[in-house]
Amino acid sequence: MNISKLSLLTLLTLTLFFVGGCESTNDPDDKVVDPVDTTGQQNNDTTKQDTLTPYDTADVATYELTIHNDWSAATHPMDFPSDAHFSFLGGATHNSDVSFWKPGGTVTPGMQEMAETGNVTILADEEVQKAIEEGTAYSKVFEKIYTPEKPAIAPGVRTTTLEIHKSHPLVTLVTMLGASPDWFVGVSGLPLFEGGKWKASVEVNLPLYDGGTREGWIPVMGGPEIIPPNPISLITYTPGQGYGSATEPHIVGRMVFKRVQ
Ligand SMILES: [Ca+2]
Repeated sequence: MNISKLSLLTLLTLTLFFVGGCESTNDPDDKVVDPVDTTGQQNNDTTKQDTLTPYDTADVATYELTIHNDWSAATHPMDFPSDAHFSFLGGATHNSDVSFWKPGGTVTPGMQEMAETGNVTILADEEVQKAIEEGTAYSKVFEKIYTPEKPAIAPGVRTTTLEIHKSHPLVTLVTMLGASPDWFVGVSGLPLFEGGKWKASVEVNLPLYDGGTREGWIPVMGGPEIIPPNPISLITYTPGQGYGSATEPHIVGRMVFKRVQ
């Protein structure tokens, strides 16, 4: 009987030791196995580039937007304003049933206010707001990212975030070049969800545009009003000659959209 009990105890102890030993050696084993598995998965992923994950097709995505202002005294010395900046940022995420501006089109009241003054109140609070109520826009962008207290932001960088729904996969954003009569940069109907998935990042060059509502080729505020307005058109800058109308884009900045969620 004693021997049986001893045998049982020994067996139990050995079993516990064995199980415990196994568990304790399983962890490092797992850690060794994991990278192998991960490598395998990465290889699988490489061969399945077109396989969409829930992340790729989520209803809502968040993008970090970085605006680069490359309009500087170094690149555009002629008549360069001392307080040069990109002004407030206005716009919307929307679908293809609405457009807020396009090259060759005529400015809306909101676009005219933006191009001439830098304010985006009419664009965001009236025109985009109306589109939201009609279901063609998902959200509005109204970022007071330029402040008069920080005038020397050219060339500079500003960052903000925007939320976008795949039912309204396009982005329209504009900002005035200050100071100027009616010059601006922006994007119109830029798709961030395309081919059934969200884009990881998009970088867009920003040509200089003329709103067509004010005369003048020097970057100062104001200028005679043009009635009726000219179409939105390109502006170029030629060293030694200054600004003028153009047929080719003259890039003064960039917008970089990077998906963060
Ligand atoms: Ca003009």
